[in-house]
Amino acid sequence: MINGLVKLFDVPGTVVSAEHYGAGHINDTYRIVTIAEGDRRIDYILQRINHHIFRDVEGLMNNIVGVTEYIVKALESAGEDSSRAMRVIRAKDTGLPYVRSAEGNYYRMYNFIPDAVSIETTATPHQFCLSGAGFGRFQKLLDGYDATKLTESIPFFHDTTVRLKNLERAVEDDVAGRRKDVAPEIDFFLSRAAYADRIVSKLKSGVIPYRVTHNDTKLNNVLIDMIEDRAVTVVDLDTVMPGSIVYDFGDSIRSGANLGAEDEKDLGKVAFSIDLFEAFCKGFLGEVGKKLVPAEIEEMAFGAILMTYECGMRFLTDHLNGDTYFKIHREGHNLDRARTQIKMVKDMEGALDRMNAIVRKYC
Ligand code: ADP
Ligand code: GN1
Ligand code: MG
Repeated sequence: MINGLVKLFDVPGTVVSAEHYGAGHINDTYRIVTIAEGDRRIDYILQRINHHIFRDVEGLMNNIVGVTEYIVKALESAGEDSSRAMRVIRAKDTGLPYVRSAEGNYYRMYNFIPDAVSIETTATPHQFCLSGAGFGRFQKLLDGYDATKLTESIPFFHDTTVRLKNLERAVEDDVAGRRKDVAPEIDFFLSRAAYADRIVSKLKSGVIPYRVTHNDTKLNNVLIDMIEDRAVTVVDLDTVMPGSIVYDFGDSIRSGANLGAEDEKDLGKVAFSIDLFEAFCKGFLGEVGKKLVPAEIEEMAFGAILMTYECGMRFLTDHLNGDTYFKIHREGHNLDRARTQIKMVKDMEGALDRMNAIVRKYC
């Protein structure tokens, strides 16, 4: 089946292998190895787009084509190497940036970024600093991008007030009959309802500026070249939309400043690391610190709490809804994830003053 799909894209070679790739929670990702004329090996990423989540695939792919082409041009005009930038491979017959299969699924292809990896465990402070520089650079590259060209691929994605309402609805509906087992977790999120509106209201009032942001800056969405010792490319561009830079900073801290795994069952291993936090600040704020307005600097550290609070709420909501959104690999997986986020929020609440001081140091 994969062979047939790849043939629909504008690729010169023939497929020699296709394997599931990466650890994303949303799309189905495959690494495709092809051999072209002269025994030339060319690798690609093929993805089945989760169209239950991304309802407007055409709008989504227009966003990604626009953003990737803009980044290639920005790198070239800065005299930088663009050979490992993301490029969308078009369909052979239609010229579209995706293919729709007979079963109604949507597929897309990218060039495979070689000699660079996603870090799936806890990074070292140095690696996390590189990841910060990678996301910061991404933010800078998209600085001049016309936000009106972007469709909202997931409306209200980081509207934490809406996320809280979704949790409340899931609690009320209790479709999977799990509410009775998660009362402390529900209470945790409801008790911090005051967090939900804080950044959204500042964006709406203009105190915090809208920027073109990635919105899903978790550690495994940036590829690091371990030999060259630098972040090469930011991937997973599905959620590039207008948002707050505080979200991009915060989601990286949520995912990368945790000494344990996002789905760790032993909460004794889950802890916020102030050293990792500082390392990320150094990389990220080293790139973007100078352009931030005072309200962004003020809310940066809180943004890490907010993104963790929001993501934990999303995991718990999905658990209550019967696991319909995030991929799960075991029973209770989303609940385990929600619990790690709760632990991280508590740790960060206790460290907020120190976090703010570190942010100020790097701006
Ligand atoms: P999801 O939305 O499911 O998270 P991603 O787009 O993040 O899917 O892809 C899953 C993983 O595949 C990434 O975390 C990364 O490790 C890898 N990946 C994605 N795109 C590429 C690419 N063009 N080259 C190399 N690796 C990639
Ligand atoms: C999803 O796609 P992936 O695995 O990189 C999710 C993020 C969450 C993250 C939690 C489109 O990211 O918002 O923070 O899981 N992406 C989408 O691990 O919902
Ligand atoms: Mg991803």
